[in-house]
This record gives sequence, C-alpha cells and structure tokens, in this order.
Amino acid sequence: MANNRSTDLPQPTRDLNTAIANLNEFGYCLVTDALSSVETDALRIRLIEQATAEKQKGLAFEDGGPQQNWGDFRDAEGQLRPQSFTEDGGGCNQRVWMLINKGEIFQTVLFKPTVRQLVEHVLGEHYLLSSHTANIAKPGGVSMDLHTDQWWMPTPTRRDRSPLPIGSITRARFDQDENGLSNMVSPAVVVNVLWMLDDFSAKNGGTRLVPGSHLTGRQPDKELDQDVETVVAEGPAGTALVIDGRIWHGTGANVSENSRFAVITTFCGPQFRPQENFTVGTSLEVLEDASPDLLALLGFKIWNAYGRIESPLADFIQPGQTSLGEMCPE
Ligand SMILES: O=C(O)CCC(=O)C(=O)O
Repeated sequence: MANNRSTDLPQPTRDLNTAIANLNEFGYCLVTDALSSVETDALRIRLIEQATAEKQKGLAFEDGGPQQNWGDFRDAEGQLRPQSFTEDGGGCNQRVWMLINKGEIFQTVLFKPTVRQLVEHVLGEHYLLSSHTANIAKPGGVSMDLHTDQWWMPTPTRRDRSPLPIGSITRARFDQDENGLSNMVSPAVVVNVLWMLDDFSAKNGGTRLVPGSHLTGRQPDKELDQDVETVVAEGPAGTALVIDGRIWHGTGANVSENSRFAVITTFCGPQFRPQENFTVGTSLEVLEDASPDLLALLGFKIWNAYGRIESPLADFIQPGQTSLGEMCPE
C-alpha cells in the first residue's frame, strides 16, 4: 500500500472548524494536543501495567496473527469460514477491553470537549459509548485488513432487490448490490477516536486510512481493493484521530522496535447495539460515581422509550434494576 501523503490531506489542528471540514471531506481529522503530556503519560503507564498483568495471568486477548480472524471470513478460495481466535494466541495486536473499569484515568478521555463536539457533529446530540479499549500494535505485526467500523450497517437498497437479511450480515458478508456499488450512502452511525499514546508514524503501525472512502457507499473488498492507496495518520503523542465510521482503515504494520500504544473509543447512534455491554459489565464502583453524562454514554439513559425497563417516561434506568416481575392482585 502506498503512502501518498499530500499537503491537502488533513493535518493535526486545534481549530474545530478545520477539523469538522476534514471529517466531512476526508472522513477523518486529527486534533492536536487532545491530551496533555501529563495525561498521555499517565494513560500510557496505566495501560502498560494493565496489559502486562493481563498477559502475565494468561488473560490477554491478542489478534492479528496469521490464523486469527474477526467474525466470519473468506479463505483463500473465497469460502466463508467462521471466526477463528485463540484468547492468548500471540497475535500482533494486544487488545485491552472495557477500559471503563480499568482505572479512572481512562474515563477522562470521554469528556474532552473538542472531541465530543466532533462526535456530536457526526452523530447528533444523542449517542452511546460503543466500546472503550486499547490496541497495542507490537513490532513485527502485519497490516490489518481494511475495514469500516460500521460493517454491520444495512445499506440502502432498491425496491426490486432482496437485500441480505440484516441478521445475516457478518464481517465478511454484507449487503452490496450486484455491482458492489451504490449511489446511496448510509449515514455515519459510528465515530471512532484513536488517542495516540505514542507518536504515530508509518514505521510503528500508525493507522492507515483511505481518504474519502466514507462516501463510497460500500465496504472495502479484500481483492477488489487490494491496491487501493492508503495514507498514514501521523501525529505526535496526545493527538486524537477522529474517524467517520464509514472510512476504510486498519492498523498499519509495525516495523519499528517498539510497541505502538493507543486508546480507542468508539461511539454509536442510540439505536445501535454497543460492542461492549456497559449496562451489565460496568463495575458498581464506577457507576456509583458516574455523572448523568457518563451514565447516558453507558446506556442507562432511555432514548425515545428504548433501553427502558418499565416506564418509557423514566429518564434513566438504574444499575441492577430489574422489571416488576410476576404480580397477582390482592
Ligand atoms: O489500531 C489502529 O490503528 C486501528 C484499529 C482498528 O482499526 C480496529 O481495531 O478495528
């Protein structure tokens, strides 16, 4: 993949309007000093401690190895195969899940005003946290396949066509018309934020992107798009890379000597199922101190009667709340 960086492509900026224009046109933007150096260092230290402990205890989740595939995938003969993973399989990317429970420092990134304004620009005033994780791209890794972060989003279709039923969509089997093209483009329903805890470069596996691909109306195809040009999101530690959920992207190959650390925070529209189940999985300790904003992000706020347990008129559901259950008149 070529790195055809042009000066017209998004550069790190502090200016919200420039960032919004970049996001609209190219599908991504880079926010300078989204994190202070103190915050970046603290996040990096906590992440290394957590990742090291998970690895030592045999609980690390590593993907990106040669035999590891997310969801259903197509093999070399084009056959659809089920997902294949090993929990501690020595893949090139160590993931750390559910950062919400893994140190207060990880919560701080959720409340950065510029980034939240960018999320709001794309998703509107209501949205959910979909996942809050880290990706440690280790040296020796290979480039991740290009993908979008809303591969599950049904595409607009024609009246005379029978689309793939939405529950049959997988990472390797999404609905596209006969030509793999569409004049229609689904809206962005996901925004992903990659918080750089190291300087990102082509050498250390900086995220690769296809500028403008968010408006193609389709998912990248491994064969059809194998020669597509990508650019690397470069920036100093503390930069936030904010991407439209439709943009084609993936972790680059880390050919440096050191691991590349990033926190990845994904937001989605309130209609969609988050990747991490925060209403069940968030620790009570975190919930006890959570602000209404955090509770809303975690899915405890009712949206147009969705996400309720009993009354659709309530604002929030309570952690641990269950429905009334079977009752009989006295
Ligand atoms: O770590 C990166 O640079 C990108 C990660 C990514 O695309 C993913 O986790 O799906």
